[in-house]
Amino acid sequence: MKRIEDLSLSHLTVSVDEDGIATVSLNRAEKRNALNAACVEDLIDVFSLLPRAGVRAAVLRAEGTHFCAGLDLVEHHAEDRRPEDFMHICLRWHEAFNKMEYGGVPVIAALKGAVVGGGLELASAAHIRVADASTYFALPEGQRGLFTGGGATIRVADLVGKARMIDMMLTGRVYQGDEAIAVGLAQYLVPDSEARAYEIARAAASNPPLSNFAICSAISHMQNMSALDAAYAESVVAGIVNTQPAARGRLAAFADKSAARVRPNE
Ligand code: 1HE
Repeated sequence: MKRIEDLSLSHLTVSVDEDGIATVSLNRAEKRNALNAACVEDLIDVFSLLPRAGVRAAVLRAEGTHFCAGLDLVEHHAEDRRPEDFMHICLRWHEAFNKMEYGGVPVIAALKGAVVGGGLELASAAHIRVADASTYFALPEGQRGLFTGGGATIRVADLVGKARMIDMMLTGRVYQGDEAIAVGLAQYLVPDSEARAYEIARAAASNPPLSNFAICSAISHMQNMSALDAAYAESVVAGIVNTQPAARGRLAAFADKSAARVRPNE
């Protein structure tokens, strides 16, 4: 199996600390981290490998002041793609984002500046989105004469609902601040999105990896199933996860009253 340090990446950097927290950085700030074809291949390579490399959680962050400006419009224009070319480009985007969403490793996106178009598609494949005061969300595809191709019709519609997504695409409406949280584009709005993303990653990484695997893959898979099949799949997953050896000590601690209780926030 390839190791993370063996990956040859054009526009991403990856490191893993001693606690198994990976930092995945979009590293194309001079182009506002626009996603060209090479960058999408990098994302596929990295997120294919992380779940098998002992990584316990990942923070997806960006260099520069913008998280991601979406599809590389200049490359798209220069390539003068045929429909079938762009269909295949979209399939690679789906491959990358599905590796993130279904990989079983918690991915926490630390957002800032523009999270637009394909940048929002990327962010919406993370399990948790953390925004700061500079973060803004938009789907400018309509204004560019384009359509979403990186899964927004599934993931952004899931986050904000069909009507809001259509409004964003028809009008170019921008969401930011509390309103972005209220409509579901991010779960946290904090002064320092990166610091909070690491706190969340560390908290998640303290769960048994098998529990996190189920949380960060089974829920997404079950959303794609009928309720009947989802209930069946849930029972199978719970059968495996809820009897895992790693849970025994935690259950014993609850039973002997040494484990923390669940209390309301102060
Ligand atoms: C880019 C891109 C890009 C910047 N593709 N090169 N996405 C959009 O419609 C968003 C387009 N970008 C912007 O609106 C702005 O660039 C930003 C608000 C993100 C940042 O503004 P600013 O003033 O900081 O930067 P800039 O001067 O606009 O751009 C700096 C450089 O980044 C410049 O390159 P340079 O070589 O002239 O220095 C820009 O060309 C470059 N750049 N954004 C290529 N997107 C699977 S389908 C998905 C469909 C979509 O994603 S549509 C939405 C596309």
